[in-house]
Parts: sequence; structure tokens; C-alpha cells
Amino acid sequence: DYRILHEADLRAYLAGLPDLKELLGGEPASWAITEVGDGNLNLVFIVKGARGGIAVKQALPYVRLVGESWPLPLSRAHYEYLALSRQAQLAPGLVPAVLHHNEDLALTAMELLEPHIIMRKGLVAATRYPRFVDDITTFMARTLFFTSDLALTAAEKKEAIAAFAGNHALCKITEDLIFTDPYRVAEQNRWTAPYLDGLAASLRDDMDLHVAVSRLKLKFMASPEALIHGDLHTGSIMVTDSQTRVIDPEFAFYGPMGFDVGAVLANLLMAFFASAGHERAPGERAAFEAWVLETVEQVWNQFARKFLDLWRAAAAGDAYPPSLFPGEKGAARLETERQAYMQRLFTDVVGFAAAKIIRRIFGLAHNIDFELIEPPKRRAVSEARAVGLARAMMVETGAFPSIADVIGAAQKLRDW
Ligand code: SR1
Ligand code: MG
Repeated sequence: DYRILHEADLRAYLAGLPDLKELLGGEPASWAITEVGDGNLNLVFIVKGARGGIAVKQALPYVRLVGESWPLPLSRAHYEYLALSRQAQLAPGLVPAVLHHNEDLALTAMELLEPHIIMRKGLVAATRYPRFVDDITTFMARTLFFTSDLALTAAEKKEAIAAFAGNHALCKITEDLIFTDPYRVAEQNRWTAPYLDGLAASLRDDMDLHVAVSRLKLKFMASPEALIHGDLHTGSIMVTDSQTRVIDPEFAFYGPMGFDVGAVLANLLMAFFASAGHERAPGERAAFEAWVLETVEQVWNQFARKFLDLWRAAAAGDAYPPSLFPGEKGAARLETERQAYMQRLFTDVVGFAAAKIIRRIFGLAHNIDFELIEPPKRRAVSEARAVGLARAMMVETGAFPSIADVIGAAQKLRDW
């Protein structure tokens, strides 16, 4: 029964749903319907009536960015709905409320987020978001911890993995576009030519980098640690001064936790390097860049603290059975192991963050942080600095044992 909905079809469809009709208010003919999707995959409509508004997302049977030559399963709308529902339970108030879902149409109607804007757009305008650190770290700590073996029984975890296992076409996009194509000749790659031609060639010839990114790819493919969002960049986060909402979890599956945390840090680091390329008053630039780096530090530190607090207080999973850690001696040894676990996770975060930076500069899908910098020569300077950091993070990950090391290296490269 799938069909691509255009404005008139959507109006008629919504008019047949009593709850949404009531929420929108007034006559269906008077509703204002606008297609606003600026992402790479889907249609997104804003519908406004006399009483209220909603957002409606419909999956297309192909990649919107490329066209019908690149088919993509509609089932991604099912996984997005499943992930949104789980995230709403685990991190209430941090994802949009789902109002309606139609599997056949691959369509989901959600709460309209207004006056929220896509965080990436705010960062390009040098806007600082005071709620962001607390909200995003709560979202990540709770969604990752409560879907992991630290919180679930082995049976629950395996059932949960199976529920998302069919989302492999979306995983394949990540496997190709993030972990493979930027490091080889691929038709869809692009970069700021001619300035980054040499850097692109050096990436294709860098076997240490190829080993490092292949290890990350394997980790992505073979580590069902938790239900990850799978595409947690600043274009998947909507913000105001006082609210944060995580949207678009269509890439969700059971994967490595470090991929989500790395995505957030990578996108903040790109906002930091891009800042030098945008027109800003000098004081504004310094204040914004200082805020971004402080945010990088706090995102990791607060995430780690919240995750550890949950582990200490709410560990009901089959991993680390309490019977193996009795008494004071056991408690002390388990606490040491928790710290070691977070250190291993941090190593993953550093590597995945690096991969997320490189894909935005040499792969198919770029971001406006860099793309809006003119002229291209100026853009290439910001991009090259980001690549310098990313290459070091991926190949010399041991040189970044703490988030302070990442920040220190970013500062040095900015002044380079
Ligand atoms: C073909 S899809 C390109 C990218 O858009 C999404 O937001 C994901 O990041 C994906 O890799
Ligand atoms: Mg998206």
C-alpha cells in the first residue's frame, strides 16, 4: 500500500485520523503543509492547523540525496519508530513524542519541535547551548547503559539485538560511506579541490590509517554492545536555549557505544575547526570556540560519570555477576574494572570520532559547518586542520588517553 505522499495525499490521509485532526484543529483544507526535509534520505512535512502542528516523516524507497538509482528499504521507518519508542522510555523528554505510525506508508507523525532548530545550524551561527551537555549526556548514558549487558539479561539482550538486526541496509551505508570510501577511489567521494587533492591522495596511500579504520569498521560490524542511535551528529539534534531533542534514529541497531559518543564529539570538533573560517567578531569567535572545547570536555566527562553512576546503582544485567565480586575486596576490584571499561570505551570514542570527521571531508555526505565557508581555499584550511587531528586520533589513539589530550591537540592545530 506504499505510495509517496504529496501535499494533497497527506492532507487527506491526516484528515482520516481523528486524533491528529483534533490536534491540528480547523478544517483540513485550511492546514498549512510544507515539505521541509533537508536531510539525505526522507521527506519531512510540517503541518499546521488552527490549534496545533505536527511533523510528518516519510521514508522514500531510495536515497533522497542521490536519487532513485540508489534504492533503500522502507523498513528503516520501522526501526526508527522502534528506536524512538525505546529511547522515549529510557530518556523521557529527550526525543520527540510519536503521535502516529503507519508501517505500510513508512510514515511517522511526531510532535512538532518549535522553536527548536537543528543544532548544526545554530553552531554555524556561533550559538551556545547551555542545556546541551546535561541533556545529551543523559540521553547517551541512559540509552546505552539500559540496552547493554550491564542492564539486561542475556536473553533480553539477544531478543533486542534480533529486533534491530534487519536494519542492515542502513548499517551498510555507514560501513561504506564512513569506514571504506573516503580511503579509496570511490565515485561519490568529493572534497575541496584542488586544495585537498594532495591530502585525499595521502589518505588513499596511508596503510597505517587503512588498518586503523578497518579495525574500527570491524568493531562497528561485530560489537552489539547497546542500542545505538547510529547517526548522532549535530544535524540529528534539535535545540533551544532550554531544550534538547534527539531526532532521526533510523540508523539504530545494536552496535558499539563509542560510535554514538564519538559522533557527538566529532561534530563538536568540526564546529570548532570550522569556526575559524566563518565571519565572526573576534570576541564572539574566541568565546564560541572556548565554549565548544569546554563542551567537548564536559560531554565525555559527564557521560562517563552518568554511565558509571548507572552501573553502580542499576546493574541488573548478566555481565559482571555480583556473586563474582563479593565483599569489600570484590567491590573494590569491580570499581577498578569499571574505570578500565570506561578507558576502553574512550579509546573507541577517539577512533570513531576520527572516522566521523574524515568522512565529512572526503566522503559523499558533507556538512554545512565546512560547506558554508567561502572561499574554498579558506574552507580547506579548516578542513585540513580537522583531518590532521582525525588522522592522529585514529592512528595514534594511545596518544589520547584523556579528553584533555584531544582538546590540547585541537587547540594546537587551530593555532597552526
Ligand atoms: C546516503 S546517506 C548519507 C548520510 O546521511 C545520513 O545522515 C548518514 O550520516 C549517512 O551516512
Ligand atoms: Mg538523519
